[in-house]
This record gives sequence, structure tokens and C-alpha cells, in this order.
Amino acid sequence: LTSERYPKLQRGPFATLTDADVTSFERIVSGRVITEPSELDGYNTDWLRTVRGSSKLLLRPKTTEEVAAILSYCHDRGLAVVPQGGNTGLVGGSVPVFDEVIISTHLMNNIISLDEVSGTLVCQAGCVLATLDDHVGQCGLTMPLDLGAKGSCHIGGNLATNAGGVRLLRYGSLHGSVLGIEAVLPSGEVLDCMSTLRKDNTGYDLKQMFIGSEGTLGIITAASILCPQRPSAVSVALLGCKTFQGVLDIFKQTKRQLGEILTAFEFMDTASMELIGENLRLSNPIGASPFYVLIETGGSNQAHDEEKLSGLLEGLMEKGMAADGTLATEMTKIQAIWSLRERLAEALLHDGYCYKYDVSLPLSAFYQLVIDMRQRLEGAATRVVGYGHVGDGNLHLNVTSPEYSQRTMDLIEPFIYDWVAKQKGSISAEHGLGFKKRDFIYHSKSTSAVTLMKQIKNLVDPKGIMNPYKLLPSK
Ligand code: FAD
Ligand code: 2HG
Ligand code: ZN
Repeated sequence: LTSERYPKLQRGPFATLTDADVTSFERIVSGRVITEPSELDGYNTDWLRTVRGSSKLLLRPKTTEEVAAILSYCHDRGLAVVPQGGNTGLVGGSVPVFDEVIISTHLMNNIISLDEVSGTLVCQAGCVLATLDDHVGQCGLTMPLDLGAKGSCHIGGNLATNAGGVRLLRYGSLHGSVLGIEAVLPSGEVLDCMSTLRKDNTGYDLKQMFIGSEGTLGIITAASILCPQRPSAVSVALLGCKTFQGVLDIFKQTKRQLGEILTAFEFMDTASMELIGENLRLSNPIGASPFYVLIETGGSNQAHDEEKLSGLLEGLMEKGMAADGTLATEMTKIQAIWSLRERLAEALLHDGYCYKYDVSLPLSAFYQLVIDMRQRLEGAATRVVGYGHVGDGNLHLNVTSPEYSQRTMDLIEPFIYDWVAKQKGSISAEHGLGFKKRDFIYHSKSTSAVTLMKQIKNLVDPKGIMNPYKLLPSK
């Protein structure tokens, strides 16, 4: 655990928590004020176990009014805060850097309403994504996003990071599916943008500012989300292919043949398959290949969809575009195939330290980055693996070593960010900037854009108490 790795960082000019503050918070959220160090430990440490803060206080509000009272108090006192949902963020954004007060949305888990006709779900920010998906599923609807962390991440955290995941290809980003947001501003004022309308062009669309704001502008307390129809027929195929160009050829052919029923198109390389086999003992159901493609379809007619997918598979095999493949229509087999892809993040942690990169790249340059990094890190890493949402142009490149090594880090950064910038890619496709990547923002954003972002931050949060040291660059 490595906060000492950032020796140059100075704590901001914030107040230090006193006993009187704790007593005041007890009045606002009675019985939900946690100061016990052992209880705070998990909230101070991120999912990757690479950053750790030293907060002395965790607050667990249940209502928007309680969040408003907490922030109003913190604002007056000059106490810095960090909003926290499921704490599954991968860029060190969800935990304190120093002693920021942690405001958890765990108890803000009420589902407020679901309009079955329009598909509009209204809920509090602390609802767990999988719980929401089960809930809307009972009415034949689905959440418009899905990710490996669905069992613990909160919808508020998903919105704050603008999470992408494996269904973005089909349903688009949260900027399109979120209809309304309620947020508490750092001053304690409640910002009501809780529309449930699909169309509303009455001025600036302020809710969009909170999607991807990573807790730096306020705390999202509730949202309304448009849920699409849940596909009643789901099939999954896993294919092996020899080259990365082959993955792209399959993608083109898949879109052509499957059209509107395509829900996901993911890829992983052979090093990823070895990783999941060695560290989690999950077995590859097809022959070993340099690359693997996972295709999911979701439609309304099982026989018709299956026919389309098996037709695609047969054609790909006949033409030699796929070396091997398997098709699953039964839920346990579907889930087993998805686990190979979705549990890679977990498998990496078993190697020791994980250097995690999440980039957008043009498909023409996509896998070359993995090849270049592997060559560069020869002898300095346990593994270099490439996988991700290839259908969205989003590569996850992960490097592991038994423990943190400054030499390995110096070989990776800033090389990787320069490489991505040269391709006009993004240094964060979906995980955000958080604490770890904020100083590389200029690799993907212009000076004018960052300047306006800073001006917005100063306007909304003049005291800088909301999730300091995150998203915006240190200089
Ligand atoms: P947290 O980790 O608690 O917080 C994340 C950030 O949001 C922090 O900056 C925090 O301060 C802020 N925040 C949290 N709640 C609020 C709120 N209510 N108001 C304001 N700010 C808030 N991400 C993807 O995009 N796609 C994936 O496919 C994906 N897969 C993942 C798989 C695994 C196994 C894991 C561990 C993570 C994955 N992630 C993925 C990253 C992560 O799950 C997402 O970023 C998720 O959206 C974070 O939600 P959370 O509730 O855990 O937020
Ligand atoms: C995924 O798509 C997540 O599995 C995590 O975004 C990515 O482990 C990663 O790097
Ligand atoms: Zn991802």
C-alpha cells in the first residue's frame, strides 16, 4: 500500500476534523457516524489495493436532505470530502488521499419508481447495479449498462465515472440513457435536474456535467434512467482466431450478419486466457488461439437469433476466419464464457501488483500498443495482457509484477500516454482520471478544455472541498 509513493503531494488547506465536528455529524446522521479505525480500513483502501487514505470519519446518510446537511456543514468548516459508492473504481478516485471525510451512498438504496410503459427507472444513488437490473428485469426491462463489478458498484458511482462496460456497443453511453439527476452541490444546495422526459431542450443540460465528474462537483443523490427492453433470447459465442486483424475482420462480418441483435463484442489475447486459467482455474472451452472473441446476441426470438449466430460461426470457420468456436444458449454455459472475460480484472490481482491502463485507440493501432509494451517490458513484468471492449475501440492493457517496481513504472509511464496521444486516442476510455491519471489529462484534452473545466470547478466548488486531488491536474 503505497501513499508514500506520492511524497511530493501537499495536503490542501482544509480544516482538520475535531471531536466537535463528530458530535455535529451525530446530530445529522445519528448512529451512522463511523470513527472506528478497523471499520474505516476498507473505505480507505481502493479495490486494487494500490492507494490508501487515512480518513478518520465515514458518514452513511440515507436521504438527500442528510447529504445536504453534511455538505453544508463541511463547506462552512472547510472540511474536504470524498463521495464513495461501491468502491470498485480503478483509478484511485473513490478513496481519500489524506484525511478527507468519506460520504458513502451505501444506505441510499431506495428504488423510487419504475414506469413500465416508458421504461423510466427512478432510484437513489446507492442502489447496486445488479439489484437494479434484477428489479427492472421483473418488468421485462434491462439496465442500459453492464460491467464485471455489477454486484458491488452503485448507480451513483456508475454515473460519476460515466462507466462504459460490455453493453455500450448496443445501448450507448450513460450520457444518452440518463434522463435526470439530483445532486447536492458542495455548498449543500440541492440541484434538481430530475427530469423523466426524453426530450427537454430548455437550456444547458446540466445533468451531463455530473456524468463523469468523479465526485468533484457534488454528490449525486438520485437519478432517472431509461431502461431498454430486456432481450428474451440471449446467446453467446466464443471464437478463437490467429491474428488481431482477424478479430477486426470478424467484427466487420458480425455487424453485417447480426445487425440489431448484437449486444457485445469483446476480445482477449492468449496471455489473458493463460492468466484466467492459471490464477482462477477457469478453463478455456475451445482450442488455444492467439486471440479470442466473445460475441453476445440479445433479441426476442431464440430460434431466429440462434440461427443467425450459428450461421455466422459456420461461415467464419468455413472461410478460416475463426480457428475454433463454441456457442452457448444455456445460462450456466453463457455465464461460464462471460466469466473468462469479466473476471480478468480479479485474476490480475493474484499476480501481485497491477499497472492498469484503459485507453481508446483507433482500431488500426489497437493491438500494436500491447506488442510494443510487451517488448519494452521484457524481463521487467510478470505479464502484459490485452483485452477489452474492442467493439467500442477500448483496450484494457494490464501489466503485473510481484510487487510495485519503480523501474517497471518508469518504463510504462509516460511512454504509454505519449503512444496513445500520438494516435489521438484517449488515456482513459471509461475508468476516469481519479487520483492516478489526472496529471496526464493534457495527453487527451486541450489546454482550453482543461481551463474551462477548472473554471467550472471553481464556480461550483470555490473552496475545493469535493474530492480534492482527483480528475483535475495538480498544476
Ligand atoms: P466508486 O468506486 O465508489 O467511486 C468512483 C468515483 O465516483 C469516485 O471518484 C467517487 O468519488 C465518485 N462517486 C461515487 N459515488 C458518487 C456519487 N453518488 N456522487 C458523486 N460522485 C460519486 N468501469 C467501466 O467503465 N467499465 C467496466 O467494464 C468496468 N468493469 C469493472 C470490473 C471490475 C471487476 C471492477 C472492480 C471495476 C470495473 N469498472 C468498470 C470500474 C468501476 O466499477 C466503475 O467505475 C464503477 O462505475 C464505479 O462505481 P462505484 O459505485 O464502485 O464507485
Ligand atoms: C473490464 O472491462 C473492466 O473488465 C476492467 O473495465 C478492466 O481490468 C481492467 O483493466
Ligand atoms: Zn472495461
